[in-house]
Amino acid sequence: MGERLSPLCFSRLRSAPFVSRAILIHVTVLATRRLPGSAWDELRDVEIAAPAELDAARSDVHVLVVANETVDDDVLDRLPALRLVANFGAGYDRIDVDACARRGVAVTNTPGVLDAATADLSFALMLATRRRVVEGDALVRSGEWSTGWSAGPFLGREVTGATLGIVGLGRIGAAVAHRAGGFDLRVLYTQRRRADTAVAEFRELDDLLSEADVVTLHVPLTPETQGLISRERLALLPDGATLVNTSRGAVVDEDALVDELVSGRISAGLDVFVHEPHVPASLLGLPNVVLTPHIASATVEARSAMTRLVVDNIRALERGAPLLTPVS
Ligand code: 8YV
Repeated sequence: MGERLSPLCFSRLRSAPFVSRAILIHVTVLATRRLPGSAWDELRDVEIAAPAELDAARSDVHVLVVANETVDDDVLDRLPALRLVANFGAGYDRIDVDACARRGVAVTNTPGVLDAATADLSFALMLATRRRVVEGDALVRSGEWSTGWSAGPFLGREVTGATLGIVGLGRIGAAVAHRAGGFDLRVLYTQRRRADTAVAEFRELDDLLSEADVVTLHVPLTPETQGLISRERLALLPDGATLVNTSRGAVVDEDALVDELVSGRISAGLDVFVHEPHVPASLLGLPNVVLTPHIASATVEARSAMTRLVVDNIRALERGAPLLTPVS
């Protein structure tokens, strides 16, 4: 059994990050939800509640587990003994990391374990959008499929052999590039720093948008990437191009994207939106859009591994060991 975490233990942790493993401290966890997978059951002292639901400040909570939810000064004020915000997700754009740092609160995320799932969904959206899979499914289910095969205008655009533009060649972008080989795609990428890579050719963002048949977004949401794919940049996409977004809705000017999609000039596969779970109403009836509810990491394998990382970070805190995946 671990001892209860006292302020003394924490001051030892702060001044000595490699505290002896003999010191096992007990942390109390507040989580906005139960996370999937068996690793979750290893936590001993967990309360499920949103910080906003707490009646009063709670000085017994040391770890806050969130799933891409807001952690700002208001939340931190309610949890004065907090030492770790463990995010269930790679993106931590809703966590005020500077505010956490000012209070000595560490932040961890779950990078690496969801790359395959996210890259797979990006391809699923690419294929579903360009090959009109969802429209086809709806036709079959409606009972209106009346010919032996889908003749006439029910034609898609080929993925094989197309030019793919990857915006952000980090772990997930690279996993997409890796898969692109199987589809004989010509792969372009753009990001702030050029990568030393043979999997994709570098282009400036505007050039990539003008050249690609399919553009897929894999940048984190930061002040620099907010609205990166602006109205002017969307207009650079060739007619018939497809935009895939499994990153964050706010990376794109959503109103401008809706206008482009309503015009029918381009198509899109979208897993993320600016104000989730709200989806712009004018997208709902469009045939050239495939919509999914932010499910890029939603596989049994990825979500279990994400929970494993969240729990392992908490256990590292308990042992006084270095955190596995601190964000900074
Ligand atoms: C999660 C995500 O679904 O990793 C991310 O950044 O957006 C997704 O994996 C989200 O964080 C909710 O937990």
